[in-house]
Amino acid sequence: MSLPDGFRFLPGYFDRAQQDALVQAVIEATENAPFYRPAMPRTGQPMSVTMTNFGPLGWITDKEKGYRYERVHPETGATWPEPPDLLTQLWADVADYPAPFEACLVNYYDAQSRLGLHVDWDEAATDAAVVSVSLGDKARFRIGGPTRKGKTHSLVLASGDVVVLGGEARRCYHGVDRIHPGTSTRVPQGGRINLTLRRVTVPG
Ligand code: MD6
Ligand code: FE
Repeated sequence: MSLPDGFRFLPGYFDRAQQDALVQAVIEATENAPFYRPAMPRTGQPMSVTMTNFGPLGWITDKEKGYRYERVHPETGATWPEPPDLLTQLWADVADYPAPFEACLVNYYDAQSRLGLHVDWDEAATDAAVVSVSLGDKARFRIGGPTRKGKTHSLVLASGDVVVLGGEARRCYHGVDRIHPGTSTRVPQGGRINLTLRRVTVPG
């Protein structure tokens, strides 16, 4: 299978010092916006990743109301922390979009975590790409086509790598099969952090 149009893989986009700065920004952010374990809509099944956000909006989910964007953390009620400048610069560099991102979802993966095949489609601004940053342990990332069936393509994402899902790829199923524990020391406690930058509302 060939990769979908609009898929960009930018290995080693962030150098080591930048990766460390991003990890530090996440650790500092979690003092006020701690990682929490979201629940799937309807079933209430807990996800194996834990999450927090940066930015004016944050992606959250729970049993009752499902997937959505909210201005405040579901457990603390506080607004989400400001994103680090490195992410603002990344968006300006790769998103090719006339407005800033509004949400940066922060996912934390431990040795058991995975993320099932999904399409990010809770944003009104689906014309904007979703930009992702990997930090810490390597992960097996899988991307397929616009339906759940059909061939998929796997690649290993390492710390500092950036993936852009724009164009056709924006509506393609993707997920994380597993991480490879102990393959990086960039996250002090081990594991993997993934940041996804999204424009949520239509600008104007
Ligand atoms: C992850 N990434 O790498 C999960 N979504 O942990 C995503 O779900 C993702 O990498 C949209 C765009 C890029 C991504
Ligand atoms: Fe996604």
